[in-house]
Amino acid sequence: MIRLHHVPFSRSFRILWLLTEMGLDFEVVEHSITDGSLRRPDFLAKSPAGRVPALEIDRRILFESGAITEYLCETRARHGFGRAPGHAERADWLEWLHYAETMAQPIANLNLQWVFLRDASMRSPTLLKMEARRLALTLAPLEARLARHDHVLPSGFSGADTMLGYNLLAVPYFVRLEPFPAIRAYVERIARRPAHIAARARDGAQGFYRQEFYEVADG
Ligand SMILES: N[C@@H](CCC(=O)N[C@@H](CS)C(=O)NCC(=O)O)C(=O)O
Repeated sequence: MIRLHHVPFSRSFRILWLLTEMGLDFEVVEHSITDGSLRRPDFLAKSPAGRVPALEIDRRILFESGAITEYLCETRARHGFGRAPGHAERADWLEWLHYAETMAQPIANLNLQWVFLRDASMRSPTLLKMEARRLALTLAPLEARLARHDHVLPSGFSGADTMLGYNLLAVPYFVRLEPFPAIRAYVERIARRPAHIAARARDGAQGFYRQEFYEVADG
């Protein structure tokens, strides 16, 4: 049995969605990001930095969403979500699949500051502004690409979309998407996919964000 270690609305959604797109049977083990359980020895044995996703599959455990995505797309190639070595889109597939983490880095920093710090006085207005700008910067190349194609790759939906598509659930809490019409259309397009709808239902309600938008005061 494939077993996904998951925190709702976190990067492990990338894998929950991809497994659902593939129509595979899998079990979800839900964890909390705040109760300290990700730092317990039994979980660290699965994911050494205490992070999700971790995936139990093929008699081993894999961590790192990018690596898991590559592994699933390559070992379950019949689903067509990978681009094998030699494929014309191989380099682009790898580049965009991993670009998701360049975009996720400022999201993680903004989450840390806005959501996870115990006390608002601990936040740094300088960091909040810097990270929101850095996040907006990562959107511009994606906007340019999606203005030309319906998905990240011209040939269609792939593991690069499950990696990047997850980020776009969190981005609108920190960056207004009005200047990014192609990204907005893409978000609507992928949200209509039956597997996305099913994966969101299995993911459950997000419990991180308590407001619709986190505005950084000018100054
Ligand atoms: N590069 C890793 C990052 C994983 C990661 O940081 N996941 C977050 C959730 S989005 C986490 O588990 N955080 C727990 C913590 O930092 O304690 C990946 O893509 O899998």
